[in-house]
Amino acid sequence: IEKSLEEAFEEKIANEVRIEPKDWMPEQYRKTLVRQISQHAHSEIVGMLPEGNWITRAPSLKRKAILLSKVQDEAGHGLYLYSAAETLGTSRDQMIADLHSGKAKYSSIFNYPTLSWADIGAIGWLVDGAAIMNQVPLIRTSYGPYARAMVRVCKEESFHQRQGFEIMMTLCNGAPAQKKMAQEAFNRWWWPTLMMFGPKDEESPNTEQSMRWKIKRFTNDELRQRFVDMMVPQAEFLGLTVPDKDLKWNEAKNGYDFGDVDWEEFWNVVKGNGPCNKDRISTRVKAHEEGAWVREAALAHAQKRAQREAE
Ligand code: FAQ
Repeated sequence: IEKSLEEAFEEKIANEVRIEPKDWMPEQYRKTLVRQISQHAHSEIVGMLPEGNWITRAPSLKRKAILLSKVQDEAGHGLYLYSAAETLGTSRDQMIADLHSGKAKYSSIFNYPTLSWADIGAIGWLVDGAAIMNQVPLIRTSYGPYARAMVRVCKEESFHQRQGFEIMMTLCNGAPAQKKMAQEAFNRWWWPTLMMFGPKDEESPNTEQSMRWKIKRFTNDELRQRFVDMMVPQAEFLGLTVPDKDLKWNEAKNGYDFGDVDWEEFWNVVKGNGPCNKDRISTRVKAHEEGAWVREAALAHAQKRAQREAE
């Protein structure tokens, strides 16, 4: 029986038929998805912190309202993604416990500090730009609930990216000090953004199997290349200099050659030793503990209602 179930699964993958929660799937497929989707969810939740840092200091009421909405959108993305992961049989409590204990990862990018207002522009432009590059193909990922969650997430991310670009454009067309602030933020965020796509293909243990199962549609290096090719003209439009002396147009490959990412820095951040790792996790743990009364009250309320309905 096991054999025919596996054959049916493989057939669906080959024919681009989505795998749904109640379908049979190989244990490793389930495990890979729980890993990727929960890490994606954690990234959205931890990802609220660097920008949240500027909500009270945004330069105008309008900027503040926009940033507040964007950060709320990220919370929504985290919640969809936890729900999608839960359909695979792992509880949200378990996933959150794994984040708080350091067992589960989240994107390296959110371990860098936001030092100036320009960093908020750079995050929207670059980090959301990278997120879109990575997530638009996930609309076609083989697991149904994940693919469907990505549709709305990508629409909102596109909006976030325009928002970031517009902040950068305002700064770049402003006073020399503003332009300088934009360039400095660009210098800080460019390389960490390239790291978001994950290790080089030959050092990525999960890519091959995930491509075969159509969980991933492109490799880490393919997406990184596309991102560089998309961003360089945007940087030129803004009048900013890409902080990479090796960046050069390559006519033959119809794309840019670019310098090597500092992989030592990448793994160091992934292992928990980046500039803000400890601070990010302790902030999340504190928020979770301080929110315990809300979860208890919601549960008590639900129980009371269920009891009333049963009477
Ligand atoms: N940071 O074998 P691979 C956002 C880990 S966007 C930390 O290549 P895979 C929106 C990887 O987990 C950011 N760890 O792994 C937003 C694995 O370790 P494991 C989130 C990383 O899964 C914007 C190991 O290295 N987006 O949040 C990173 O095939 C603004 C080996 O790597 C997603 O999660 C990294 N950068 O490929 C929010 C997208 N890269 O798990 C707020 C979905 C790799 O075996 C504000 N995820 N690792 O212990 C994916 O597409 C994939 O999981 C990759 C990694 C591409 C991230």
